[in-house]
Amino acid sequence: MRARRISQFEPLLIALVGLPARGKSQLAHRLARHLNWNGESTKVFDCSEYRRRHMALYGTHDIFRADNLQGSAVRRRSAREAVTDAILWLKEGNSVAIFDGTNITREQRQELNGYCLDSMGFRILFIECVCEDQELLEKNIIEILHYSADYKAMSEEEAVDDLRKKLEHYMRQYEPIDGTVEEISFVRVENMGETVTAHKVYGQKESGILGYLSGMRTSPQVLYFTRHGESEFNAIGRIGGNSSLSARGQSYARVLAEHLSAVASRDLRVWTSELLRTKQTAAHIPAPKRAIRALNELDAGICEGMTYEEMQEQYPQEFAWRDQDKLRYRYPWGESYIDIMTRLRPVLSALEDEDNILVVGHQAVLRCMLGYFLDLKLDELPYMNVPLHTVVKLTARGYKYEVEMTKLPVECVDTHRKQPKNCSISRTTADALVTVPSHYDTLPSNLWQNPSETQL
Ligand SMILES: *[C@@H]1O[C@H](CO)[C@@H](O)[C@H](O)[C@H]1NC(C)=O
Ligand SMILES: *[C@@H]1O[C@H](CO)[C@@H](O)[C@H](O)[C@H]1NC(C)=O
Ligand SMILES: CC(=O)N[C@H]1CO[C@H](CO)[C@@H](O)[C@@H]1O
Repeated sequence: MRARRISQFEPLLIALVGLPARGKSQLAHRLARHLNWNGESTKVFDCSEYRRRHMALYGTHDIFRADNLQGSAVRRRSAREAVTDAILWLKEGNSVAIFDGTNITREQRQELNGYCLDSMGFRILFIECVCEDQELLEKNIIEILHYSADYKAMSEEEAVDDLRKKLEHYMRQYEPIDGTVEEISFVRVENMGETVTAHKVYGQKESGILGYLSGMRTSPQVLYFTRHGESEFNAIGRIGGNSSLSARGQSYARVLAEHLSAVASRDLRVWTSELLRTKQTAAHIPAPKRAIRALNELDAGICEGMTYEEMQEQYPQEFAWRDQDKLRYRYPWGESYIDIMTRLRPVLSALEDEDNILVVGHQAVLRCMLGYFLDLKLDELPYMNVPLHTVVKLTARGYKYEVEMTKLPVECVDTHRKQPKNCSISRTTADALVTVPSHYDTLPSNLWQNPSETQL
């Protein structure tokens, strides 16, 4: 079979294959999140969303029967529209489109493969999701029943019955991919990542995807995040450095340990950065700890250890440039948000496979990590509010994460500086400093007293 060689730089269509409840949508969205983070503009085209647009409300499983003509017409039309939009997305210059349909028959796959390669000159990769593990399957089914828009208006019993029948209809039509007969590039993912096999997979994007899928395990259940307790530098408005916790920060470390022993599971593990303040924050938590360099705070280069007032005085132009584009601005001899996103990639991939981890991190690093899990737009990341003395809990719900923030009762300074209105390099000092949060100028002696007696 002649393999048409299509350039590595051509866009890629990923088509999912498999029965319902095999974790296709979850895989699609996680993969999209991963690819977007790695600079490949990626979008998921979900057939069932197109189908729902055609039917005011999901009727019943009946439309999935092969012999239901009207139903299969709607399904065909929805799939066609999703493919058309996916192709359009790629033509607009984006790099990956993920087509989340079922494409269960050999003929459908062949047609799509030919269309993509021959008519469009795009790359195409099929990903087949198989799940033989009954326990996983049941978990997926429960998740669909709870979170799918199709079943909002049905009772639990009706929904279970409906989904079972829908599965039967599909099962009757399903032809698993057979590598000896079908000349397509595909990856088979069994039991949500337990086994991954590849067939005729070439290209860098595809290899990266294969690597990601091989590292993927079932979704994490619960992850916790917190910034370190208030540090001596936080209290006096200095950025960066490697200072110790203030007395209030030390109180937070104790309160945090109590809080976690009440709410977290016993097999909790803790990841900190290599800086003193995160290690001190984790000190009282009775759990295994690991210090990870990639979790260190954004390196402010020549501005390490300065207050914003000093930056404005010594480097007004740098300060203004940073305000103009905080995401991309790189401190001289230091880092930008984009830089830390890059160094966080392996940590994020590792974290996706974990459960019951507490990350004790820093403001900029946690903005990036939370932004990743919550699918924030990149430009929003640098201004996300991640306050001190607050525990952020993420719980996986399908492919999305539910977020819960708990402020623990220990006072602290606010370190969140909003973008000022005037970012011009000719702005006045007052305009540059207008959003700087209030802080002490020196460590006041009362910070060292019993924190409960201290008032800000
Ligand atoms: C921070 O300080 C601690 C203790 O003084 C030291 O062990 C660690 O290497 C320092 N880290 C950095 C990155 O400077
Ligand atoms: C910013 O400040 C400068 C100097 O005061 C002024 O000329 C300019 O118009 C201001 N720009 C905005 C957008 O307010
Ligand atoms: C159900 C489904 O997703 N089927 C689609 C698979 O791909 C072919 C080729 O484009 C479509 O025509 C099918 O509708």
